Amino acid sequence: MNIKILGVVLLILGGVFVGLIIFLLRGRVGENVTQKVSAPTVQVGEGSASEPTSDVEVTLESVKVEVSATEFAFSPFEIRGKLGQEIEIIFKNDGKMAHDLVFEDGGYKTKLLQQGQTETLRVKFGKEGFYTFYCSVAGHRQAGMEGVLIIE
Ligand SMILES: [Cu+2]
Repeated sequence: MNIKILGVVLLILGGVFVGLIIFLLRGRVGENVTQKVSAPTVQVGEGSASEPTSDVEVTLESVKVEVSATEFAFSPFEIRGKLGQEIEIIFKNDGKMAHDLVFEDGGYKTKLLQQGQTETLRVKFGKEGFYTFYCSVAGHRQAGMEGVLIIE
């Protein structure tokens, strides 16, 4: 009887022992799997979430600037915008002669505006730098109708 009881107890203890080992091994495997999965997820989140989000924010931004033309100057003659930003130039001819506003780059230009007329020009440049604009009426640029848009 005693030997049988001992055998049963040993069997039960052995079973519990084996069960514990299996349980611990599974737990460790589980930990390893979750670590492997979670670590790259965090890195991907940091990489993809922060950079494009800031780009999108800048792209969606826009700024309005009023530029007035007289004989023979633009006021202001220096305007600023951020990279990727759409700059809305509200161009008004406050002079007596006809004037326009033409960018050397990008093909942006207004119509030739008569006294008191206004036209909105939306411009966007993909590189930082200085973008010159001028009045294309003969002699006006040489007389001083020149300005610069600074993209920074
Ligand atoms: Cu002009």
